[in-house]
Amino acid sequence: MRRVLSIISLAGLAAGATLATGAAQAQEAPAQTPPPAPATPQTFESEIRNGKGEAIGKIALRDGANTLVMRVTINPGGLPPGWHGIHFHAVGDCSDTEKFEKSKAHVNHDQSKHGLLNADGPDEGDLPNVYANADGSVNAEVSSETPLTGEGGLKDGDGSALIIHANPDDHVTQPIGGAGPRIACAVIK
Ligand SMILES: [Cu+2]
Ligand SMILES: [Zn+2]
Repeated sequence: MRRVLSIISLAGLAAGATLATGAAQAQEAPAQTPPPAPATPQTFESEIRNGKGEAIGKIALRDGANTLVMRVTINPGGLPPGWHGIHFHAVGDCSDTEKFEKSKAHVNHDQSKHGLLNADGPDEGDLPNVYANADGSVNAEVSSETPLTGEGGLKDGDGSALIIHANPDDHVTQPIGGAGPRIACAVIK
């Protein structure tokens, strides 16, 4: 009895499916535009190097339609324990490892003041601090409205750099929130 019922219900489903397909075709026929492709985030990875030029970890960026998300991974022994300011700097050059000054100032296309908590900020390079554990490792994820490519993007003509500072950023004071020396760098190009 169960079997007979199930065959009947299958037949009913098949008939329903045929009807539904017919209706869908009738509706789709006039529309010529294909459905929009799913927005796949652009991705980018780069090694982070310390003041001796040694690789200590990596950044992994994913840029969606409205927000960029970046993972910062530092291996044990990579950084002094505690909070560190991190920013996007304007030039993708980490070759001067003793000071990382070739990466220039923060990405800033509209003369904004520095600081996520500054009433006249933030600039486009500003990011939340990351915390290095007692063993010097970091696993953090931060977001930014600065895009990876296109107008105002990190991968512009001279690229950009992710700079890690010795001290935390207070997110208010100029020019870099008291974050101190640059101790690590990753090229974004
Ligand atoms: Cu900085
Ligand atoms: Zn800044």
